Amino acid sequence: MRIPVPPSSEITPPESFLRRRLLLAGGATLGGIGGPALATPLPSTRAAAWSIDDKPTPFSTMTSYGNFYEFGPDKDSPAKHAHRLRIRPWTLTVDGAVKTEKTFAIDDLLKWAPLEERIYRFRCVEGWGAVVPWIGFPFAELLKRVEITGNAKYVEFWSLADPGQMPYVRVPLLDWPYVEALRLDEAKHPLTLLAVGMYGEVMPKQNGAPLRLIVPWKYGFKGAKSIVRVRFVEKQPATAWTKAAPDEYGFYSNVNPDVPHKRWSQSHERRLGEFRKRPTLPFNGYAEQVAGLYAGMDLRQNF
Ligand SMILES: Nc1nc2c(c(=O)[nH]1)N[C@H]1C(S)=C(S)[C@@H](COP(=O)(O)O)O[C@H]1N2
Ligand SMILES: [Mo]
Repeated sequence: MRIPVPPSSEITPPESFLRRRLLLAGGATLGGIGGPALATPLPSTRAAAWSIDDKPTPFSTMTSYGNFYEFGPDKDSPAKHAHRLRIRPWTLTVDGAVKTEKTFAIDDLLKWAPLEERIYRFRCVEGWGAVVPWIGFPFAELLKRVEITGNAKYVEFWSLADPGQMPYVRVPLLDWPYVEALRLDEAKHPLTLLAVGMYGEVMPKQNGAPLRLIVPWKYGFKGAKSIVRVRFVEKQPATAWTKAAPDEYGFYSNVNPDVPHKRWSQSHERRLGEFRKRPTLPFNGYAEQVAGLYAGMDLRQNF
């Protein structure tokens, strides 16, 4: 299938500074043959109240075009190479500002709460959008299973960084592991999802199996893939992207059509599979639910 992407004249090559670092590092090569993701059905209940009515982006598009830099710098790198990821056994460690550190096996975690299907808007900072039926449950479910201390003000999400499975973590594209973070109240918001599947299937490896974060009112890069650690901290942490380019990526990264990225205007977006441009909505269309989290804040300063 051919995926319509904006003509190259309209956009700067994605993450050109990553490409520069790749060249500086002498490049990296990958063996292995990609292949279609083997789909495993994952039953869930549609959460209509948390879903939009728009038609989802085709599954084949969402599994063949994306960013997962641990597997390479190109949009098709994840689909080609993420088959190397071993998703069992898999554990999630919760530590930092908690009374007792805990480690959960993924198969136990999957039983925490009824799985919901939620059709969310998705917006990548590079200018593409999508509509995705994720499967998962609110991050708040995790808070029922750990006791955080009064020092817990922010939450970090750590992706796996295993060079044996993820060849590009040998290359300093980013300061590995990929770490993203939220303020505690953002993490607790009912829209914030720990996703374990999509389109009725177990999460494909290239989309962040077995467990990833989805924060639909923020740019896609906040949604760390293949998470192995959740750490509660007191101070606003640096993240993979704020470390890579602090003038381009802010901590909050709320979708905001009025605050352009250095290389990409954020006023419009093109949904994968469509040709027309749609105006980008404040908070990616979730302003009614989340704007209150930022009352009194200057969102140009806190981009
Ligand atoms: N660990 C990790 N998580 C990541 C990324 C990454 O490179 N590594 N890319 C981010 C970016 S930039 C986007 S747009 C989304 C893409 O998710 P998708 O491939 O499911 O569309 O994942 C985010 N999560
Ligand atoms: Mo992105």
